[in-house]
Amino acid sequence: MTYTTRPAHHGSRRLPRPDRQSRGGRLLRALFGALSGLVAAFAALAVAELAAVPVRPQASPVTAVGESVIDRTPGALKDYAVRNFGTNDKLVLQLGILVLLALFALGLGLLTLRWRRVGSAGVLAFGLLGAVSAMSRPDAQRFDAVPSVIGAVVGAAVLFLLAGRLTVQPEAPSWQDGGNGPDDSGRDAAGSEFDRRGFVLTALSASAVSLGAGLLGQKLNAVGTEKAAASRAAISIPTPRASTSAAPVGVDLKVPGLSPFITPNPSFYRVDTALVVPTVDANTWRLRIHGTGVAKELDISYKELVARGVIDRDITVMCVSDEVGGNYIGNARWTGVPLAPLLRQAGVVPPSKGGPADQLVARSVDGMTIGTPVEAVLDGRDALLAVGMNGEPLPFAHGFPVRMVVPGLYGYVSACKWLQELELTRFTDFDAYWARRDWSAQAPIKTESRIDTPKSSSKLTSGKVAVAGVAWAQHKGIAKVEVRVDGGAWHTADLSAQDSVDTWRQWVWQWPATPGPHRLEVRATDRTGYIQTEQKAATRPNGATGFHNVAVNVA
Ligand SMILES: Nc1nc2c(c(=O)[nH]1)N[C@H]1C(S)=C(S)[C@@H](COP(=O)(O)O)O[C@H]1N2
Ligand SMILES: [Mo]
Repeated sequence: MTYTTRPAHHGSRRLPRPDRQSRGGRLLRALFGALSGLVAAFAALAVAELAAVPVRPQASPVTAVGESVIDRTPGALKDYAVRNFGTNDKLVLQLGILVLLALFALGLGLLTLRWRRVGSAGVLAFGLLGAVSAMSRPDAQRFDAVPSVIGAVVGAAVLFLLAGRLTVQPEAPSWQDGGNGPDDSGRDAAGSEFDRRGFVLTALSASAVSLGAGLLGQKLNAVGTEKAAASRAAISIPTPRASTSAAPVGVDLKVPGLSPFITPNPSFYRVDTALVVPTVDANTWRLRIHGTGVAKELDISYKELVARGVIDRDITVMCVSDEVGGNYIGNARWTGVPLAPLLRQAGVVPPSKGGPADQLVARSVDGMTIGTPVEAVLDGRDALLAVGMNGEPLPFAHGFPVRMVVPGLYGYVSACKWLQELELTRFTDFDAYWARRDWSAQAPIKTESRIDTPKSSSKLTSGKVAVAGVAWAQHKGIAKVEVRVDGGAWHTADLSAQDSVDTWRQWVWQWPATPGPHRLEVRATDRTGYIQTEQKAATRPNGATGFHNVAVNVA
């Protein structure tokens, strides 16, 4: 085994040429080993993609693992991801998962050189991880684990097969000895002679077949998406029964650098837990309304819903994760069916009138649950089942075909996208998705304001500078906005015309800027008389507070 026990003449076998060759061969074998891990992982994912076709696209393992990572990510880390990667957070997550997977695959490939079965067992273990992830999603369905399992079995088999090609062949008898003693077996373990051609051929054919399976799987999995896209294309946004007036003149101050009054759909913020945007076919969509205190369960189609008649409302929607000065807020004209009459038709009575349910839980097709106070939905505000956004059918990313919009409540407690079910229950009986994760079960939007222009660190010239931004206190209305410079006296800003109390309001203040560094701050007062607090609060558990400030330099 060791050199010391080696007869002297064995030393001659480690002479330059064969030695170099075998070192090169060893390296190649290691490389091929690592490669076989990658090929096996690719085969597993590709086959799982194909196997997801009869199940459902969401059951493919990368999606399943990714979404369950999202579910499990601690709040602080999630906040960090949203802050640093914004809407790209999911792309980063997916890439991260793939990179990790590739690294593990390389490792398993190397392992397999020594322990052929261990590598394959490792692939099976990964399949198990995929299967468990798929089954632990809030919207898990019976067969969601199947694609991961099938993929893993195929991946393990591919690795086993490839590892076989990497087994070192017994060396041809050499001029020195033809023995098969312990020396030789020791050498074999780190040896160089294996079926290179066989490996390359097997690896190439496994990759080609996997690629085919993966592409076919992707194509077939996309059929649902194509149907959904076709159903969306076929919809023209219905005209409201009472023709809604355009927003009043003067809602948009049109100051350069100021957010437009209506946020265009492509730049509207997006926040959700969906790794893959759900694509629902409006032709097969149904909404079920049931639960505590529902006298008459409802189950309606998209056509039946829209046939009830729609209204247009400008409503500013906002995320509780919006930092002070952040941009997870947007204002759109929503076209939708009023929710209150629908609930009343189902027999729902508000808690203030003795109704037994105080929470309306909206469920989406992707398993999100969003709990809204029944009282708020029935108190006369324009709670909508929205089907249109700024004159077009809801974009897929914003909840097509139907989402909820309730003025005055943060998105996570009101704005369920890809809606499919409304259940009447009690806050004491059910915690919705975010309420289970350290966020408040109920969360009205806080009165806040933001400086849009000038931007932080701007270099300005002295003289008149238009300081402008937006302020919001949805469903209360903005009464006043004030700006101060370097902690001095508050100056009242000019407000844009008010559209409704449910939208944000623009403001502008002409600042006579003097040379030097300055800090601008803003605060809003709502129509209840409440003045926005200076007290800093984190986004968790129910929304950030504090004054937005911007530091600038005036020359
Ligand atoms: N199905 C589903 N609906 C959802 C969410 C989600 O993750 N899944 N996120 C909510 C949150 S936290 C917010 S702030 C709003 C954001 O809506 P938007 O993406 O259209 O701006 O959607 C809400 N509705
Ligand atoms: Mo949110």
